[in-house]
Amino acid sequence: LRTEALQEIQSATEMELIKELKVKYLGKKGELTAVLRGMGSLSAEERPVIGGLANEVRAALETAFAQKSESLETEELEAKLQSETIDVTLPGASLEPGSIHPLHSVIEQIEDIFIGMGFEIAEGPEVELDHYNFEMLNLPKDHPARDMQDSFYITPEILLRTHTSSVQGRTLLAKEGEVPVRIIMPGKVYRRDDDDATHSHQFTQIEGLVVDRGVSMGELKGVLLQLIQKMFGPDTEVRLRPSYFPFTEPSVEVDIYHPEKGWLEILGAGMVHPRVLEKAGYDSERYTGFAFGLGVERVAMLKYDIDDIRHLYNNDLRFLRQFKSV
Ligand code: FA5
Repeated sequence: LRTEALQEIQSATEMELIKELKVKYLGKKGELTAVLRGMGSLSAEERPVIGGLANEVRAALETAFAQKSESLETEELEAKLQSETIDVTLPGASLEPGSIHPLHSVIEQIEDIFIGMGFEIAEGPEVELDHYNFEMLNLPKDHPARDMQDSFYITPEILLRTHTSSVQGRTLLAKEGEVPVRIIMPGKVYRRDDDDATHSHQFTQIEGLVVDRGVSMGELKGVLLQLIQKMFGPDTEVRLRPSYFPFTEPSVEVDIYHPEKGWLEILGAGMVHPRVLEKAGYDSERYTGFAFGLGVERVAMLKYDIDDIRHLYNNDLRFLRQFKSV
């Protein structure tokens, strides 16, 4: 019994098994217990001999159980420590850091340039009332120039704004006739234009508006030159062409010269039409203003030599990765 039990204890590899063996030999119905129980039927001479032997076996088994439990516990602890070790010297799984989208980067650069010239930033809704998108800008319902910007109407009175000029009226009304007004208004605009390499049905504009006493076309030109030279370098060639917008008089369009592509239009601008000032509660006898609306995609395309406007919206990582350092 002793040899068999000791062998079983030695070969046990799990604590569970040790527990089972303890029950098997030392438990109430255990084999050794049975021997001790059977003592009554022995003769007086046999009893002390068998009893002593049985106690010796019990003591031996108990020691064996204790030792084995201890060594198993140590083993288990060590195995656990092993499996939970972290090698801090292993290289980590690298996460590719994202980067600022080129369009956003250009918006931020332009905002910084204008903040440097004392402008503030204002915003307006993309879903806009016809009133702010057209009426306040001297474009009554039957005005033929409404065709210049083919629109997405939601109801006869509500549309997706076709230009950021829609924010002009909102901001001027909020200012309640106060001057100076020096704001830029960045945001998305929407037109029923067919998508091609230089046109998108949704694009980004930055509107600029200055209203004060004695604001002149010369100041408009100066501000735009500052912007263009900071964005494209001091030697950039700029051209102002006479144009027409119902909300400015006179009006111009501004082109930049690209060595391969030639002259490219980036913005429309002009002196704020007196009627627009009056509609917003400004005395057009006392104050003058200039405004401009710049196409951000066009600027990004020129600055980073992007040949198709659609690259800016496709989210192709091969394209976006090129702007990591921008
Ligand atoms: C306007 O939207 C006028 N609101 C600009 C303005 C503001 C004039 C204030 C005077 C005073 P225009 O439709 O030309 O003008 O658009 C302005 C610029 O937006 C263009 O010069 C061009 O850079 C860009 N643009 C126009 N249409 C698209 C298009 N479909 N996709 C990408 N860019 C466009």
